[in-house]
Amino acid sequence: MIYKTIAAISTPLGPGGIGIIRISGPGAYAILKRLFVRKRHSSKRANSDIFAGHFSSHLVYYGYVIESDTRNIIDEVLAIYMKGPKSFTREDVVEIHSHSGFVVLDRILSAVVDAGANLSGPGEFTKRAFLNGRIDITQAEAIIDLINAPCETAAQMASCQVAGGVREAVNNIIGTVTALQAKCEAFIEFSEAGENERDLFDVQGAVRKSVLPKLSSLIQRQKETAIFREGILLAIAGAPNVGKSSLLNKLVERETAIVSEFPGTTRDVVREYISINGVPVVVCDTAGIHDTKDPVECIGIAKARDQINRSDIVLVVLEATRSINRFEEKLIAETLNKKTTVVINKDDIADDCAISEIEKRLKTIRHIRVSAKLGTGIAELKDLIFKELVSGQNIVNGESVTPNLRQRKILEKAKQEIQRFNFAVETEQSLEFMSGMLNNVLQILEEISGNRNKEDLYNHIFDQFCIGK
Ligand SMILES: Nc1nc2c(ncn2[C@@H]2O[C@H](COP(=O)(O)OP(=O)(O)OP(=O)(O)O)[C@@H](O)[C@H]2O)c(=O)[nH]1
Ligand SMILES: [Mg+2]
Repeated sequence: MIYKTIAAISTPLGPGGIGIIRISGPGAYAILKRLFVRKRHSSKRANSDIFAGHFSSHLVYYGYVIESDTRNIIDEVLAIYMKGPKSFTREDVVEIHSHSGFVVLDRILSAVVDAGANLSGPGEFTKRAFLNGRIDITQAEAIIDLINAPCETAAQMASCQVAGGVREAVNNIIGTVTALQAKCEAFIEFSEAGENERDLFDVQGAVRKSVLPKLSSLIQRQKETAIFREGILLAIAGAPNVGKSSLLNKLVERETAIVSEFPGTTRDVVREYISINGVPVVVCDTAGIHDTKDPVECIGIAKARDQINRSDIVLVVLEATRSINRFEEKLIAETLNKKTTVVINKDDIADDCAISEIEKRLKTIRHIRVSAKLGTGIAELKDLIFKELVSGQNIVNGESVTPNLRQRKILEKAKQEIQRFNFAVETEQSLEFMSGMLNNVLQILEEISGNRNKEDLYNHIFDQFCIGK
């Protein structure tokens, strides 16, 4: 299919070494010829001693981008022409590598639009790659995941999917179900009367042995890897002055939050990002919770409570030098439905007697002793957080097949249909009915790679991209 020519800035805006403007579509080559001149020798204006000439595919050309009307040079650039179908979109693609900076990139993009291109929408380049058959929908989704990957493990998982990991795994299941459905059809056509029952149990056995476990393991994998893609929120909560901000600084290994000996220092929620064994964690320091009439502190405490409610994990910080107060007891009780760890801080200045008193009160509630000042116990705390996050799960490696949430929902639907199929076999439904059910399974599974025309689905997926991708 022929589409209009689109263009966009494909690199993040802001000062930087290199910015890329990408053009895709039937007019890309003509635009390059119009706006690019090869460098012969230095000149303020592009004139006869520099010329456009012919561009071979997949070669890098050094020269200038010019304004087509004034012939003024906009920037010194590298330009690459990639003749379709050997390009990301399978169309003719031009990339102009200029200096990065909003003004220069914007001037080049304007010149490209004046020369006949249309501004691209979010994800339009990837959508074309999909519509032109270069990638399937699972790979397009993996490209979004790769762009948005919050940590190395998530990026590794996404790049495995860009290479077609999920598609291959699902195609494998589709192949098995197709063969079983064909078997059903053959039984319908050719079986002797009375043989149906045995034939059906053969098919059911194959479904149980090879289809169900594969579906289940893909579903399970999505569940296990969700935290690596989406990350988790961790709130540090507690009374004023117990060392919450000091703990945040030690966890993120930077002096991010203000620490002072004055209670009530932190008011706003301070958020920092860390990776704990590959799991992206947003660590949130909060205001100290206590009884106060100070209106600003009250706002801070309300924000702290909101953050605690929204977090997956809460670290309730106590001070080792004194016993637990009623606010702290209440806070621990309120957060027990979360993955809570009590952190007994200021271990360096407390005596063992005071600490064992606190530990006695905590009973079986998970706790750990640290000194946010000296950094002792911090590595053990990170280990504890990680164990809590992945408890009961297999440790993932980024190179195996990991479906995303949309794909998991489809796999679950297919699994339900298979379970209905099993039930139908047991209740002795007809072979035609069974074959129809297997056909339903195939239709459901084909939604994963987008083989069925689902305009809404495509728009939803490509809308998640940034412009220029
Ligand atoms: N000795 C010792 N002092 C600590 C430790 N952690 C924090 N402190 C001190 O305790 C005081 C309060 O620390 P912060 O980290 O600001 O405490 P906070 O809980 O964030 O306090 P608010 O923001 O006011 O609620 C500071 O003087 C810190 O230097 C520790 O492990 N040992
Ligand atoms: Mg603080």
